[in-house]
Amino acid sequence: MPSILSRRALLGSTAAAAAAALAGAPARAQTITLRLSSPATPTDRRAVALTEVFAPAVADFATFEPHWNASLFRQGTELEAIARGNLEMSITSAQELAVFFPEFSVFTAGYLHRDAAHQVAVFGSPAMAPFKARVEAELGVKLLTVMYLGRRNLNLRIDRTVMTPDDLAGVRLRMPGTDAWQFLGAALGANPLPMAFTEVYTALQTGAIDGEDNPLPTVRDSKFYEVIKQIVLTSHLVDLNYLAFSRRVWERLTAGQQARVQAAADAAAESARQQQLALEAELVQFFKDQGLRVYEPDLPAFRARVQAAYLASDYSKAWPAGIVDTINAL
Ligand code: KDO
Repeated sequence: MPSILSRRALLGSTAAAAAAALAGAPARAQTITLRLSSPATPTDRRAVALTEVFAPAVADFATFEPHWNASLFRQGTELEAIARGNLEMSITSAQELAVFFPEFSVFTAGYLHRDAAHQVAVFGSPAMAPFKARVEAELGVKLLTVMYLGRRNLNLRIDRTVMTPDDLAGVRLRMPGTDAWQFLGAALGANPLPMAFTEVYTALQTGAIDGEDNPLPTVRDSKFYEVIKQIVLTSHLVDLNYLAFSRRVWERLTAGQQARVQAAADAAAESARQQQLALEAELVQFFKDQGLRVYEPDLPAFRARVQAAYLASDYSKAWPAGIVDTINAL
């Protein structure tokens, strides 16, 4: 999050840094290092795909250098790092982009995207073009491709049966640390608490929180199932991330290299998407075998409450006219 500088100051410094970088740009043939920082674990399917699909596809002109588990930059500070020229890539979210560009909050709304294919259609649609163009022009970040994280559910360490939003009253639900995430937690009926992803396991273990939300593959990969009792299949957000790339670095690439980076990003995203979908299909049984309760709540009740909250919110005022209908029609 742009905590140190105001958004305006950061966007201004980005333009200055871009000009400086352009002045000192090295010869086009030079090998580049692509550092990526993300709180994702190295065994997260997106991380695996970037390492096994993206990296080799660009290896003759670029060295992919990932830093997982937020080991280079804190969750939520990566976009600022790219804008300042301190990082080349990240796996960012609409929630993080909404900190800079409020219109991105439309993609953070619960029960909007239908599934992984819908995310791809929305990302590639003409309606998305102005969103991408603004991030590129004002933050110096290219959104290369969309990555599927999965359907977010409620992962709770408490016994209470949750069928409707009212059943979440008083539940301390960890949500990631931006306002858009906190809003979603409240819209679900819970008491949201901001916390970095890397702290969630311990917070569940110690009882500092009653639960958190993430898709099934993340619950498996980060071993949250060891420290929770139940998974409530709310599917409240078909969650996406964007593969973010420094515009300054992009401009140093030849057209051929740019095409290869783009193709490699799309191939990695597609590989990760298929793996995440396969995991989602098999993991309910895995968690039941671990002794967890896994059940579907009253989905119409959750959908109605969450959608009403977004439409009545200030967020929706920043959305381009007609965008929800356009997205629904895709
Ligand atoms: C999380 O912090 O819960 C979250 O799932 C939010 C996502 O947008 C994304 O940042 C993700 O963490 C990380 O990639 C770790 O999986």
